[in-house]
Amino acid sequence: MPTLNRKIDAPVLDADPFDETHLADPYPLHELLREAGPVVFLERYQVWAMARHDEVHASLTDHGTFCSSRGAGLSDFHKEKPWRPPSLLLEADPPDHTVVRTAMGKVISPRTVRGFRDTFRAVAEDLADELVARGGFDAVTDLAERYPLKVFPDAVGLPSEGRENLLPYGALAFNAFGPRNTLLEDALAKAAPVQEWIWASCQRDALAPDGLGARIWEAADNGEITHEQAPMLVRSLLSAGVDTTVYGIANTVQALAANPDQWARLREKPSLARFAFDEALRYESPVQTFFRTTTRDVEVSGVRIPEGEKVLLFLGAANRDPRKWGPDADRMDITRRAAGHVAFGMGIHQCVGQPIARLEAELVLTALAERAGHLEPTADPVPKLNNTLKGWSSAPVSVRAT
Ligand code: OVM
Repeated sequence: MPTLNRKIDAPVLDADPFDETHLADPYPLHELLREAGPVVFLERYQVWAMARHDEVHASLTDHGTFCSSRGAGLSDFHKEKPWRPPSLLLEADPPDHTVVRTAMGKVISPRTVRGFRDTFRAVAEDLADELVARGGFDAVTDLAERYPLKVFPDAVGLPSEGRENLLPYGALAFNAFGPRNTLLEDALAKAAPVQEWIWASCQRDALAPDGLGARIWEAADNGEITHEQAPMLVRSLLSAGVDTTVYGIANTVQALAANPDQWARLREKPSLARFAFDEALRYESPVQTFFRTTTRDVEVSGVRIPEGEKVLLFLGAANRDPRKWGPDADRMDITRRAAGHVAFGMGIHQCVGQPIARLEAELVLTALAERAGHLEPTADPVPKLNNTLKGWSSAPVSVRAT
């Protein structure tokens, strides 16, 4: 380990952010990290970390210094072979990144996403009708895992057979940003058939002719990207587009049920749905962390970080930093101005799929708010452990029609 002769002018901490206690409830550690200093050093993984909003935001927007091409996880692609060929979007820097990002931005254009609205709304309304009539449901398994898993794969144009592979693949991809702990080892042990189905589903002949997947292949026909890049970009949709929205919707509904005053506000004014989602993303960010790698010696808030170092950015902690959000940072308030949160990232890598995520959340929350009077937890939610994602495996609620 290169600790010898290393001069570290930052607090050195022995906490493991990827242990089960911190993954289940990261907030006490977040406060400790923010209070320890603007930059800290995590002894166990020999990485630097930032948990305050200012420094996280500044690092995300300085992609020249904090690069992505050496991986957005703990593993440094200069030193270790990646578990899969690197993403052309997430794990790339300019100028390579710019070309594919531009093409992907055109595929997920405002016009395309507007075209999804009517079908997405119909599915949301049918599901909300069913769940409210039932009188109670699980916000994770009955709502958040059902809605995106219907509308998003349809929008991509995936075959209906094998869709059960999508959630395990996402769980694997997000665990793979962390250390090789049991979460990652267990996910890798089951990975082969899942990866095979995913890759087959990225090929042109597997995709419906009118979906997002087909539009990516058309971008290759048009010369915007190459035909070798096309299936890799479909893979990005399948990696980043499923678990994130499942966690995001589940976290939002769970947080609203647990905060009856906030649920009452949304019910009175369902048009607040998009604001409620943004605040929920701030309050309980589905993607908690990403890494970057330094491309040069850099000084951050008085701390010198050498070249070639991994830096762990705590998005979820930045989103609750009282320096940015005030003394009520830990409170959910759907009327707060949550803009400026980094739950979708910031800078050139900011989530390219966010219009789709926002549309899904808006429609499912609106449908629920228009139909459900009271919404309350009937038991404590059960944490779902993942090296990157924060959420629940179960969140039972009771519901009554308005
Ligand atoms: C990708 C990707 C992008 C964002 C998140 C992510 C698994 C993956 O391009 O594959 O998480």
